[in-house]
Amino acid sequence: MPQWYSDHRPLKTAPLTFLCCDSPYPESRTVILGCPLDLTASFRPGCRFAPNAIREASWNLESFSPALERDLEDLCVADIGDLPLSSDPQKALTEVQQAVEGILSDGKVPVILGGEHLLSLGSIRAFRDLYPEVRVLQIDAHADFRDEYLGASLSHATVMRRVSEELGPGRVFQVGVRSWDRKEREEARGTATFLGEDPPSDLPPEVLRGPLYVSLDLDVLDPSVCPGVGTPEPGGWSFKELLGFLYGLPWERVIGVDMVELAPPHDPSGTSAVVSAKVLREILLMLGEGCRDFSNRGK
Ligand SMILES: [Mn+2]
Repeated sequence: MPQWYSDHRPLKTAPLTFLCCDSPYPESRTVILGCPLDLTASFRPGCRFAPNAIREASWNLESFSPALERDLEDLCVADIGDLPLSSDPQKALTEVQQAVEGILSDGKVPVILGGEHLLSLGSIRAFRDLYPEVRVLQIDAHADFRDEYLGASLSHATVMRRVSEELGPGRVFQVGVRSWDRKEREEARGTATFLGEDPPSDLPPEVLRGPLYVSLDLDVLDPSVCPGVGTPEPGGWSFKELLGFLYGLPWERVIGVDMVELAPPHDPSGTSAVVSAKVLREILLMLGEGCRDFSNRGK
């Protein structure tokens, strides 16, 4: 290799990884998996570009979090790239499920980068078998609880309805929702637990017990903070409100996370991807002290 090349070669070269998350898979406790699912957008597609936009935006960040006083350099995290997905939603969900099952069976914590919110159904199906008691905390501007949307039962607008049907009543906890169809609201409130439109100061005991899956739809943030999403919804959380809420979660119980719905083409400034990357850094730092034993989690 010419000397000039090795001297000046950029620190980050392809394949892209999130920040310094290039630990070998076998040694990593936390695993980042991109799932660029982008099939059912009702308003504006583009979230297939999110995982790499978040990775690229992460280069702007320090690996150290002053709020947490932790450094991502001290953790073993593998970013294993993006999953190739079929164009049929049913098939794509099976592909997501199988990929997540593989990571879980290796005793690791998956952190899934969407992609559209529908992917959570495939992901949560993988958790359901290993953790029958799993609870889902959905942080989202929308309930995603319609029975059907634009003729489709599998959609970003129906995903939590399907999750709730498959897990049973009382398993889905929703926070941040500020936009509902009237019927959807009645049906959601009969089955899922609504924790409020604003970040609550306390969490109900059910969320604090047992294994928890966190599904973060970035449109919970106000569009002034994160405009690059598929369905922006005014009146949302500030960046600090979201981080404050995340800092208060019982991370020792969190068995998996997804972060969905960033649609980079709708924010030419790139700020939404930077916002997402910073949220992801904090999530990774809260998830893990290195390669902690996973075997007793969720029990
Ligand atoms: Mn959603």
